[in-house]
Amino acid sequence: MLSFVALLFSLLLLHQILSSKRNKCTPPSPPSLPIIGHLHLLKPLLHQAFKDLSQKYGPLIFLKIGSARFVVVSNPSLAKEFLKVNEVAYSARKVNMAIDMVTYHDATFAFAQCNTYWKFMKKLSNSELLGNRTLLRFLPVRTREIHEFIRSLAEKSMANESVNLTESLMKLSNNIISQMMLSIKSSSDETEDGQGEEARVLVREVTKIFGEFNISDFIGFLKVLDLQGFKNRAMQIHKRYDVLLEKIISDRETLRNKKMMNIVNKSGDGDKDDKVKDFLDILLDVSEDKDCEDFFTAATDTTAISVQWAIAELFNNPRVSKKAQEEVDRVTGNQRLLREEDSPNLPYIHAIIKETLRIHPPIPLLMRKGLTDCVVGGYKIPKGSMACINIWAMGRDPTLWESPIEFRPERFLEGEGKTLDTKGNNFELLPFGTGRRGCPGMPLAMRELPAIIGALVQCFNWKMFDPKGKLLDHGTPIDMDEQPGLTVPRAHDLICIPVARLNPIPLLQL
Ligand code: HEM
Ligand SMILES: *[C@@H]1O[C@H](CO)[C@@H](O)[C@H](O)[C@H]1NC(C)=O
Ligand SMILES: *[C@@H]1O[C@H](CO)[C@@H](O)[C@H](O)[C@H]1NC(C)=O
Ligand SMILES: *[C@@H]1O[C@H](CO)[C@@H](O)[C@H](O)[C@H]1NC(C)=O
Ligand SMILES: *[C@@H]1O[C@H](CO)[C@@H](O)[C@H](O)[C@H]1NC(C)=O
Ligand SMILES: CC(=O)N[C@H]1CO[C@H](CO)[C@@H](O)[C@@H]1O
Repeated sequence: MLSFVALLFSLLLLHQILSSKRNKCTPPSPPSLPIIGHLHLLKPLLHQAFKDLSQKYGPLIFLKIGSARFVVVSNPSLAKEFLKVNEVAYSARKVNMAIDMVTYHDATFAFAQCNTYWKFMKKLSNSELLGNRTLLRFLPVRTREIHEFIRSLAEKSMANESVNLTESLMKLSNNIISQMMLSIKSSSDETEDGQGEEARVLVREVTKIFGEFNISDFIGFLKVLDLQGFKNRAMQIHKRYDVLLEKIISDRETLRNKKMMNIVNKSGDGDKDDKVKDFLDILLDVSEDKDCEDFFTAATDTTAISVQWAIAELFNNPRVSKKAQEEVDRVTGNQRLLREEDSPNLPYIHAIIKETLRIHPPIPLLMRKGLTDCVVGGYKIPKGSMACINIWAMGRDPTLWESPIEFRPERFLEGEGKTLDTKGNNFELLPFGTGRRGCPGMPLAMRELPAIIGALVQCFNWKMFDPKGKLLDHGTPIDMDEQPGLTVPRAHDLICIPVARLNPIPLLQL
């Protein structure tokens, strides 16, 4: 037994010596094990594991997991070197086997290289579809959905019934996005053939599987064994996604053709919902393009996740909540529901959003793959490395933020904090990433968030339930645990009873 331990130990040592010789100028690296490398140091909440490692080994560390190499970055100036100075090299996004599968890079799916879904997402992120003009056109859709959402909460409030806020926020943001993208409604009560519901479930599943951290992704020679049926699941999801999208698209094409035949006169203002072209119409208008590159889907959950964290933080910080209510009351006079156009007059709400995205970035790690060798922070970073920019850790770094865990929106309204925005110019605050691979959905999110959070602040206080289903006593904070994944939602759903501050029903336009 003892000799076995000694043997293992000397093997380890040898491995250590050999690997430190080979990687002479790569960044610092914790001790690793043969074959699995640093796998044993990781935990499902990857961003937290990375933060712990960074605290021990510095802001730039090199990790090997099987055959994959990672560079973990957790300070703004190094993040800038990767994302700005070396932007061209670090603009690819091949993450893991699951993503490869769902995005059709697996050899067995060669036929799907340029399929419908892929093209759709590609266009979505490349075109003007998320630009100002299109967003403005869809304002009525967003307004109607928010009013509907507030009404459902008001009804619960009158009945003194609890709501699953996690669920209803997810529905809200999926309704908005899917109506914009596909002109379908995804709540179960008003679906066409249940397409909406199916889309909603799929989006959730895809983001979940992307984030699931699984051994078989990382150990090259085990890949073929498909240890956890992971590959199967990825494959199934990808099939369902494609079938669904093909169907939606062919339905739309038929509809468009019908419309084209019917249009004899262009008299204009008929039904206004018909007039608003949806994303898919626009996509079909855009002519085909054939180039294939990587893309990334973890997008649609993020808005709902941000609102949940904001509501939870407001619940735990009554002082902030009160100040927010004062601002919203002042702007609306409570004669109407808060609306998107009020946004410029809501500096405190905007500070709350920044503070929420600082402490709870829905996407905690920016993942980019290096296409060429680079030098960063004086170290050689070999090509093929996956840079993981830990924006979660930077948001909680006491050298960057005073009392980082404290939820204090005022930090964005005074002194230097005033100049910080979320547009990717400040590398200590990158909730939407930065540069050409930054989030194209930011303008949409930054319209939705103030409107949703503001309307909730205007209309309701909350009674919250704890994870065990017990009503929290007055003054008891709600937990802030995180759930693992590529996006980081709350570990426990927000279940609460809305307590109306005013009767919102007369203010709604439905
Ligand atoms: C609070 C809300 C949101 C947050 C915090 C967020 C955050 C992010 C982040 C961090 C990235 C990676 C950026 C990088 O690597 O530099 C990203 C990418 C992306 N986001 Fe968002 N996002 C949000 C909402 C949205 C919405 C509403 C949409 C679409 C309707 C969207 C669509 C996308 C797409 C398509 C990409 C991939 C871009 C590419 O790979 O080129 N996001 N998002
Ligand atoms: C979109 O509108 C916002 C404010 O409404 C403005 O700051 C931004 O520059 C606009 N973007 C483009 C591309 O016009
Ligand atoms: C509302 O429900 C809560 C918990 O279910 C209960 O404690 C409370 O007494 C109820 N309030 C009213 C006014 O019915
Ligand atoms: C709340 O909704 C989520 C998402 O639909 C669901 O997974 C969860 O079970 C619900 N929680 C409760 C307590 O009903
Ligand atoms: C267009 O068609 C509608 C009904 O088909 C008709 O009521 C309307 O007068 C027409 N407009 C013009 C300008 O011809
Ligand atoms: C190491 C690891 O995180 N393995 C996970 C792989 O995925 C299954 C579920 O699909 C998890 O239960 C494992 O924990």
